[in-house]
Amino acid sequence: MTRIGIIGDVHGHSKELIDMIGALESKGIDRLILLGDLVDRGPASRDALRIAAYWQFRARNGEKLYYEIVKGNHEDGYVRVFQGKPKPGRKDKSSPSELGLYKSFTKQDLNFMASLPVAIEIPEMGYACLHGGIEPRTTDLYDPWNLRTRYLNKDGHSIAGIGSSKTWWGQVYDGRFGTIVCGHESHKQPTRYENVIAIDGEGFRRVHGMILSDEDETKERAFTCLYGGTTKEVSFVDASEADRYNSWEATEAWLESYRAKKAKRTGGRDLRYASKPRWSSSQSSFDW
Ligand SMILES: [Mn+2]
Repeated sequence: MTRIGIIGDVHGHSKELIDMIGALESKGIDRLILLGDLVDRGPASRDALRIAAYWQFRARNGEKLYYEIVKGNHEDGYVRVFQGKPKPGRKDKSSPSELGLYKSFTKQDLNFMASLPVAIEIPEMGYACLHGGIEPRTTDLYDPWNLRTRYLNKDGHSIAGIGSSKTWWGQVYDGRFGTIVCGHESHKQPTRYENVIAIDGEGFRRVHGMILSDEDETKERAFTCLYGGTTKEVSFVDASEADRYNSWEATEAWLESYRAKKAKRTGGRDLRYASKPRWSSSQSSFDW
């Protein structure tokens, strides 16, 4: 009998991460898996990373265990800078100026991020944990592309960016690797698709989590923590009522004007990666 806690994208919201860990731990869990994207955007990326890397939780049997973590595309971005490798599909190497928090990480932080696996399988229960998603033709659960797959074009290929497809990978995934619990694409509520459970809430200012159990009828329990709030148990939303962050279709003309306006506003920089490190003790929502 096993109860596994799983937590979606944290994005520097260490206070909410701590609250979610406490809530899942209080329900009695045997394992705790984080779905990656611990860093970027939020106020305390390094805190979130180090909590995940070094903290332990108390399992039901009283044993103290480390968290298990899969790699998110944001960790992968820093690792690629560290290792001098380009992002997938690009020839140029990522540069530290593109990734503002880079200089705030130690070598130990970067080596830790590099060590994270693409996926964690739970074969005895028929589930797998993965940050992004898989294309219909994917035969390898551990393919690094799977960190970034989000929306698919009409040929079933993963597309870069947002807004040019309505097909989110989880809507067409056939379950070949079991039920996948994923982050990466924000959902307003923890959402249950036929073969996928989506628990990234970042775009809706939430950390989502869940407990997976093989011991009673309540196999899947959902939790959410609004930024600044406390963790509550909620019900899974059905796929038919999914509220996804990028679930709209834009025309190429619209996208072109969007990109032009954004380039003008930002001088070509991607504001998601601030030019100055966002982390500082004064910005942290949790002082310790
Ligand atoms: Mn994310």
